[in-house]
Amino acid sequence: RYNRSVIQYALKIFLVHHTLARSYRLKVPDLTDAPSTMDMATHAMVPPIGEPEEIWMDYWRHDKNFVDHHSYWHFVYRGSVIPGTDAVHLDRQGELFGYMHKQMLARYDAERESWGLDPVDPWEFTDVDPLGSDAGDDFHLSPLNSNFRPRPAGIPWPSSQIRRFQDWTDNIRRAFEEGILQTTRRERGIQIRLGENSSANWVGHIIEATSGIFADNYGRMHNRGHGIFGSLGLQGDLQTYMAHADHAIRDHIFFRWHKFIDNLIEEYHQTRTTELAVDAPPVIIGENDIVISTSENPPNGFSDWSSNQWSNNNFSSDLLKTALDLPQQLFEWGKLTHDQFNYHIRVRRRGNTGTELRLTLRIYIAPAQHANDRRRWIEMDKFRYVLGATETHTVITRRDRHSSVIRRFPEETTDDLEIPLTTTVDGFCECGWPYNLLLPRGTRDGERYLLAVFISDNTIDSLRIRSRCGSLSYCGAQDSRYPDRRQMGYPFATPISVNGQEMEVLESMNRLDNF
Ligand SMILES: [Cu+2]
Repeated sequence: RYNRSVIQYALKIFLVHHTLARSYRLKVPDLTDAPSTMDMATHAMVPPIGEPEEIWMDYWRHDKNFVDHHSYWHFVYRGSVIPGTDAVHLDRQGELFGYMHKQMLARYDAERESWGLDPVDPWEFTDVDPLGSDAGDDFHLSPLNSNFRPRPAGIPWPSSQIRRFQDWTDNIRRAFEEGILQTTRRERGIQIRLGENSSANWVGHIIEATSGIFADNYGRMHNRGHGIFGSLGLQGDLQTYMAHADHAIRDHIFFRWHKFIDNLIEEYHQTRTTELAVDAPPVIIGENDIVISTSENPPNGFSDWSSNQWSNNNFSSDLLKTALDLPQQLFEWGKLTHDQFNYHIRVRRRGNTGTELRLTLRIYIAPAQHANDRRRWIEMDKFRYVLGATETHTVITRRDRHSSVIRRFPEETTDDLEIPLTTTVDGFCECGWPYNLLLPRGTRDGERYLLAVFISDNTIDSLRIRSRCGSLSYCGAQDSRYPDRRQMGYPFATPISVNGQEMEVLESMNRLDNF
């Protein structure tokens, strides 16, 4: 007798983290890709009709590339010592925990909206979930998943647990108010003052589970919540998907739990501001300067320049199509894909030539009607670009498949824009948002999104590295600090101010456009 999942777990940890395994560049085998027993014929994708239901999102929550991304993220950013090293955490792990899951929620809500589902409702400890969660027979008949059971509906949290979680929440809120993290044994005098650069990181650590000695005061809230849902209504060794990062996102309750977690993290970020006017690089990018096309070339005339300005305006972007197809991999309920596309971005210099300008371009999208809610902005890409000392203007074309948020395709990153500007380091190759889910589904009639390109000064904010695989934005890189010194999610990480005046997202964009 052996426990298959323990062996798989040990092997994956060894391959992802151990220096010996990494020196041989061993790849993690896909341990779940056994042939599916699924009868494809029964899975014809018929658009659902009637009142929107949670199960309409099953194709998204069970997308194998997404399940893998989340699973590997937690393999990389673990709560205990990294094998083969003395390190307990990777650089800015707490902050990245908060940011990566926040982005999952922004994408989840965008996807829900396209089906007419409300934004995800944060979990409250006294809630009772009337739905439960069932990954389907194909999942449960597989010997790979013999320990897992569907989560039964209608079971409340034990009241003793509710009290513990309320205490932890109170302690965390007090820490935010006082601006100090402390252990319960005050005489040991171990304190950390929030409000300095590492705050976002500590806020993530105390809420996830990785705050070490501070856990006696603040608990290990995120992990313990998973544990409670993970055994809710079951006996013995049996567990629900929530018990393990390999499968947790299959359960809709995962997102309700994480919305609660994210709201708590936000209570801290809400007390801060991000000033956008102070260190803006001297370049101009206006609303006519961004076009998306399925072609690799910008529209005719887009690059024309005369009398020190762009010659033509009023270009329109191509309509981007998504498709929801039959499941392709094990335990899926459908597969969302989209057209390949390219961003074409015109940037011109403000002031005289003579100095080289190092720029960081950050691309985000948000459903148009939620554009003033900074938490709805979805990171699409982030990359570096240099405007040469003699250049007054440039047109930058960037492929969607080079995005910094996706699990990159190593064979396709040989012509990446950033190659001359960066050192190539090893990424966490199995970790990254699935390319097939890069675009939200949208609706049959099309859905209006805004796209923002935000340019900041690369000499201030960036380590000059790239990786050919994995996602630098969501997963970082091996043996390197996180490649962006700004707070993760910048410029949407906190409320925004321009010249000291706090303002809504769209207003701040107008101000910056007209600088
Ligand atoms: Cu997670």
